[in-house]
Amino acid sequence: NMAEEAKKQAAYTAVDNHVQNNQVVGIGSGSTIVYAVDRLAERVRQEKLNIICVPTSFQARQLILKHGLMLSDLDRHPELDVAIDGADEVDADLTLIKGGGGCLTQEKIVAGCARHFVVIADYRKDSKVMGEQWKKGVPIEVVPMAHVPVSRKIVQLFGGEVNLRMGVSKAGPVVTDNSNFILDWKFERVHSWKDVHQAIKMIPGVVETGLFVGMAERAYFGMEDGRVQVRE
Ligand code: DER
Repeated sequence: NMAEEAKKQAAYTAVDNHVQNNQVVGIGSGSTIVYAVDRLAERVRQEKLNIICVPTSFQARQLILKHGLMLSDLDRHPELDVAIDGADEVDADLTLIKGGGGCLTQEKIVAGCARHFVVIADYRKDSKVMGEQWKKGVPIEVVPMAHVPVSRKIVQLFGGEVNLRMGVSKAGPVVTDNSNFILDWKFERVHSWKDVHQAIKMIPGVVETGLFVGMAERAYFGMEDGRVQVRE
């Protein structure tokens, strides 16, 4: 369908523009990155590239292994050439909401270790203002024993509503790859996302927020008509 084709176009364009031989590449999580790994594996085979991949989740690790790509980690490769990842929403400042798939913590760590961090997404993520299209709020990873006080503090500070993310095919709360819970904060208005991120990050028990401020260098959006729009 149109959105899947748009994801594929964005993913292929980003891989073709940013991946060269002898590079260490951070592999994001979610559904759009699947197309990027397909393209990466195709190029590695066709061009006999030497590429090392660092995953951002169990899901990304499975993708790397499934395609027979070279798997590594931050112990061996603490500096990456480029990290490629999806986003739930991208605003005019290239601030991202990430974590729809619950992998935001390792994604942010890997993105922070990369010289270049590029985002791939379909047109539904391309917003001017945060919240225009993405209605599930900002994901926040928390230590399980703190989820209630953290939820209360966020509402006290910034209003809105905070929900503990519950499993669909698993009874009880979603548990992340780091054995933590995820809160989804549905904000009511536009904020200074840098200030919000910093304030929430300081609450005891918060591991990471899904606000990626000033991290993405470029975003590739697959459009409805098959074209790819680039923002930076
Ligand atoms: O959960 C995440 O951070 C994912 O990267 C998400 O932001 C994008 O997932 P999608 O490519 O399936 O939309």
